[in-house]
Amino acid sequence: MRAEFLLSTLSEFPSLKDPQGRPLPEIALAGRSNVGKSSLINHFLGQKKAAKTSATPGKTQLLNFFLIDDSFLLVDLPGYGFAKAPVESIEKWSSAIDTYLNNRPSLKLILLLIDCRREPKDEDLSMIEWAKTMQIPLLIIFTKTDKLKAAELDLALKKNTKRLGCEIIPYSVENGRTRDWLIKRIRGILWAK
Ligand SMILES: Nc1nc2c(ncn2[C@@H]2O[C@H](COP(=O)(O)OP(=O)(O)OP(=O)(O)O)[C@@H](O)[C@H]2O)c(=O)[nH]1
Ligand SMILES: [Mg+2]
Repeated sequence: MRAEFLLSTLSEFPSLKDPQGRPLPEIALAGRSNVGKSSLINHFLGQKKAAKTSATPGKTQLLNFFLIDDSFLLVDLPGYGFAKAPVESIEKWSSAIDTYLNNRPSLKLILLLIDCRREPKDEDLSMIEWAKTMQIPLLIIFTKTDKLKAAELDLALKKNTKRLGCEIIPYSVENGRTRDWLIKRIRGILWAK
């Protein structure tokens, strides 16, 4: 997959069109800080440093736009629930994310990342509700699955699929076993007839 970094911004969202003049479809990655959004983007794209990652939460502080294969956009959103950031920063990101989510007709899919070892938090549940209300497809990705034993992961997947009422795709950047599955699902949703 060929990725081109477009820009980091809080307010100037790019508008790219296909040869027929239609806006390119867009996928947003959302989730709590440190859940692995930027790592997943890098792994997914096969590029180590497309998106900046960090062991310290709060690394991604702007919306980062990537153009993939000249056919869709991928947006790395700043993580929510990062308590240590200054209040003004948190307000700035949250309002940028709100503006983005509520003014983006080209947004065709949300990937909501949740650490497979943690319970989904209120912000995660709000995102799921919001996507339902807006009728935007949402896939949940359980990240860092290499940190759980197979049986534990199975249990977490079963329990949460039922509870959240959404499809959950497990993912680990350590083994990448489900990368092709994720690509297939994304293509199916973006170009559904
Ligand atoms: N073991 C393991 N560690 C992971 C995985 N994915 C991410 N990590 C680690 O989790 C930490 C946070 O990853 P990031 O990708 O920076 O997280 P983020 O969600 O972009 O964080 P913010 O930008 O703060 O919102 C880093 O130390 C990563 O190396 C995974 O699949 N397995
Ligand atoms: Mg990040």
